[in-house]
Amino acid sequence: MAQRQLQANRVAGAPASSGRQVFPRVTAPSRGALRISAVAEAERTAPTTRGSTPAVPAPTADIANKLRYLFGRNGDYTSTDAYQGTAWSVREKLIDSFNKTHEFWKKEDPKFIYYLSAEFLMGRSLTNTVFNLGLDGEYGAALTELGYRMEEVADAERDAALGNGGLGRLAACFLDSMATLDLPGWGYGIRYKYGMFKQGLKNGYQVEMPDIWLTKGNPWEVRRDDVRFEVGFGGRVERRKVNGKEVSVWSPSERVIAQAYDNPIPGFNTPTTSNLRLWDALPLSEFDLSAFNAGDYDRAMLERERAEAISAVLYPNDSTPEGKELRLKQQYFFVCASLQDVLSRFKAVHGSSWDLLPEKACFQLNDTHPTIAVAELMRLLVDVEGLDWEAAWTITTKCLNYTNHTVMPEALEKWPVKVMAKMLPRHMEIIEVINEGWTKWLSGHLKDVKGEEKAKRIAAMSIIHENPWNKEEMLVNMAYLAVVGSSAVNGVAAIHSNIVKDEILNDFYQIFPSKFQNKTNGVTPRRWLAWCNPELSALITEALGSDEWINDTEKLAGLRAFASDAAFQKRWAAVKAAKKAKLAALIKKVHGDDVNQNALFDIQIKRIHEYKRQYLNVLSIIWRYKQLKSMSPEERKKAVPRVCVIGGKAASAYDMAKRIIRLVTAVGDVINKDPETRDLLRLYFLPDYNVSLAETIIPAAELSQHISTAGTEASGTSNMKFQMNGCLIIGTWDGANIEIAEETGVDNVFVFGVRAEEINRLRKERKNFKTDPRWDELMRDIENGMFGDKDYFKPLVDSVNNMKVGNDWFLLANDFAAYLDAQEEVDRTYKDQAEWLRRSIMYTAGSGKFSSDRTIREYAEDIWHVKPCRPAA
Ligand code: 26W
Repeated sequence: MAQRQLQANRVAGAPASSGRQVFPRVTAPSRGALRISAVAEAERTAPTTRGSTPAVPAPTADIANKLRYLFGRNGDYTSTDAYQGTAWSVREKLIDSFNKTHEFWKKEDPKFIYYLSAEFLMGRSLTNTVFNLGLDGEYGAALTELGYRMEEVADAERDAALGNGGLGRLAACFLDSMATLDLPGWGYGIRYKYGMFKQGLKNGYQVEMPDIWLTKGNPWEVRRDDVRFEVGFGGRVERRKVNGKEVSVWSPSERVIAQAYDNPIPGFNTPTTSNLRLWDALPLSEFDLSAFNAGDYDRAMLERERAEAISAVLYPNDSTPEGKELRLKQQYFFVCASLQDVLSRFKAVHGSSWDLLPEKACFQLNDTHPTIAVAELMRLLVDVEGLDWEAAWTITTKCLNYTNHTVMPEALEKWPVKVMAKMLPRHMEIIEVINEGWTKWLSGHLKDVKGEEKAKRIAAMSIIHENPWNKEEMLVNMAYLAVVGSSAVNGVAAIHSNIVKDEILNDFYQIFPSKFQNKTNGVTPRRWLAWCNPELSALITEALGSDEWINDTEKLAGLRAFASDAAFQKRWAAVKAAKKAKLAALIKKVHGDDVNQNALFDIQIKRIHEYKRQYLNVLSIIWRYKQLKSMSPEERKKAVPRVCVIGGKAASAYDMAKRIIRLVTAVGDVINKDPETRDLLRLYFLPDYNVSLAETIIPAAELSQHISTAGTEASGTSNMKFQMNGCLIIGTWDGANIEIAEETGVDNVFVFGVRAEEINRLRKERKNFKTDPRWDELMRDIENGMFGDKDYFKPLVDSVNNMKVGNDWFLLANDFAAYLDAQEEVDRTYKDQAEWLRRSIMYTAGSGKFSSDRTIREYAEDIWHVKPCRPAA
């Protein structure tokens, strides 16, 4: 029985579909008529459940039923209605699997992993859920019957954009792999009412709009009215004697309710459906009637607004902490609710045998954002459960693990002691006691280090330290608290984990070398290949003779045998061409332009940041444009045409990033209109880059850019998604690019640029660096207004070219020439399509390592020590 068939039976009573089927592309005749009769037809033929034992209704009737009763209207449905109808039908199957899994886990009481993250960038759920549940056959057929195409219905779903970028999406990929590997594990986070802002372009400038994603309800969540916890803020702490023992009693001045919403997470090709529990903040009391009656309407609503503000909106920064109190409130809110939830479930089964807790629960801190968990777990164990400090500390450090995702100094959170003490007075006390214990232990450990040196070493590792920019202010270093409070610390790619060990946390590495590990990131091959590129997947499955690669991507290595097979290359290219046509249609829809689909599709999509060097990409495009302009028509015929696409959001307060977006749109406006070159070169900024846009762009890409300054991109994960979809990479020796090159064959990757170990020296020498004359020319062009807005672009030019004001911190000038050389190598290679396609196939063949299943297996074995626990089919 084909594995996916097995899959389908996971949902009780689901009609067996004959093995795997790709959706037939049906051209629906005039919609209205068909739909009504189809609906009626479906209902007429639906097995009557009334009275008799309810058979699971075939999806067609069930969707029709949802359409009628959810919307109370009969007929004239939009594709959004069809989406809702389908989603609410699939939801029931999902909840069945969720309940079965959790009944089993309740019985088995296995050790659980809890992934604490301020961000979960889930994207859309319909397609992923239908495919992971193995229901794509019947739901595809049902929708066809109803005159819809799955793709079109899927497009009606809003992205759940509860994250900024890499860190948030990684958390989502991890949930898919944890469920697929049957690991008892939940995600815990915040149910933001407004997710990542929607990005628009106004005259080429980024504008932000609120992401109102919940207006039409959310079929993928279940509100748990029985799961609510109180969370306190502010107030004061008293010491009281309780049966002779001094205890700390915290009386918060503000209390809110954390309301749980469960989001079932379906694993692929397994009966397991795990969970993502998100917390919504509610006021303790619904409405202050007495204030209202006293005519003080604002105060009547005040408490509600203050509470709801906590889970209202995602902070849109992905590298610089806003440092706003509300941000810390958000972090403590979900951590406090999550720990109370886990401890109460543990207590319900194991009472107060807290020493057992590390055997039954462990937590992964997704960067420093949930690090307050170190102090909160201590508070719950000492103040609430009455354990003594040492016992509580042993349990806490055993239970917690910390992942670092960035080495950017400005991204490492340090909370002012005064802010922490005001908002979380008891936690600040606990952090002080932790730090005392830690620095005392250190001074013991560093017994042979004497005097000044010793004091300096200890001060350098103190969790509470002066603010280097303002000596009056003391800061709580959340990364240091996470390291001291955890049993494992890991980076997210080999080079990054070394930088963490050798640079940003070297002192700690010297003390606890065994705590430090590497866990190279991964992405789920379900969403990022099998579901977003079913055409390429079908070809891969045919070549490999089964679709087991979806669960076991190492099997993709089998494609190496086909890399130079002309017939296979031809079909591989045909799939890419079809995907390019889709992206061309999208560019047409957004920018109104028809692009040359035989051009090389060159893509850079990620958050806009100076270290990611979208600016360098634009400079190379301007240079390419000038080259084309200076060519004779003859020479132009030999040029490789390119369609360049850049996409990504700039944090709303990140001015330089916004100037980079404007430069992209300004350059695009000029070159896309130039009659001499527009058939050979285009540049488009695609707005509102998010998960579902990535699912359209990545399968269509031929070249993707990962050109961060070496040593700055911790890992990158889009590089892995492009690799899986046979897209070649031009990139620096940075993050996971290095491991991708090792797996794919370094000669197949267009690597350029200075190495991480040279950066510090080159930065010191940057003032005397002789810039490339082509660089100088481009700087002058931008300064002289070749793309308009010259005053607006001046800071951009100064930041990399005027050493009086800027310092080209990310060494664009140093990598410029090598980058242009690499781009020429790209053109030369693209001209040899047999060689290009050979490499493209080698990329997918070498992507096995970069499945998040491999990453999660390593976390489970090396850090979490949790075992698969699979319910019966
Ligand atoms: C406090 C503001 C803030 C918010 C988010 C600071 C830092 C972050 C994240 C750590 C930034 C982030 O998303 N880092 C990315 O994490 C990915 C997953 O590990 C990596 O692949 C990327 O290289 C890294 O930039």
